[in-house]
Amino acid sequence: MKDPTMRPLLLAAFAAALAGSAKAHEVKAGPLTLGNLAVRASIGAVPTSAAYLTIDNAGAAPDRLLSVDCACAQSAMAHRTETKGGISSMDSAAAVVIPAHGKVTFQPGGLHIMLMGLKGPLKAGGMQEMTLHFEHAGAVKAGFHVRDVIAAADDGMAGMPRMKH
Ligand SMILES: [Cu+2]
Repeated sequence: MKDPTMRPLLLAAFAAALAGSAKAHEVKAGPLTLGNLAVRASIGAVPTSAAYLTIDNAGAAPDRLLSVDCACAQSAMAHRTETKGGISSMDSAAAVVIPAHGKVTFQPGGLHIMLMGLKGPLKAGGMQEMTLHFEHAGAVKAGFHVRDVIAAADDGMAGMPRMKH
């Protein structure tokens, strides 16, 4: 922290994060906790969007996210964006493992839930329910906040380029 003028800004951001976390909702399913649930608002008639969340596993056994359903889209599936040599591409991710006592973060530039064939607009400020199917925790319904801007989670990816998905 070389620039002391940054400090109040950071404190304000920290306070905002605390206030946000008090309001933010989490969904519990057995040892799993789903948080930071957000889906990108749709843009015009573009029929795709992406959803993000964190999945914490407090249990002693791993679980797997097998599939996702959203009434909002013809298909929803885990995707992973990879950047190699400055070129980004994305592909469907195999069943995503949530390690025992571990955490998986879906965030811009990495894992995301790809929504294809949107059946209508996703409007910022709203909520969109999806059902996540886990191997052990079963079917878990969760509401995702529809947002225009979704920042990458601050766990080491903050310096990475921000991608659309
Ligand atoms: Cu994708």
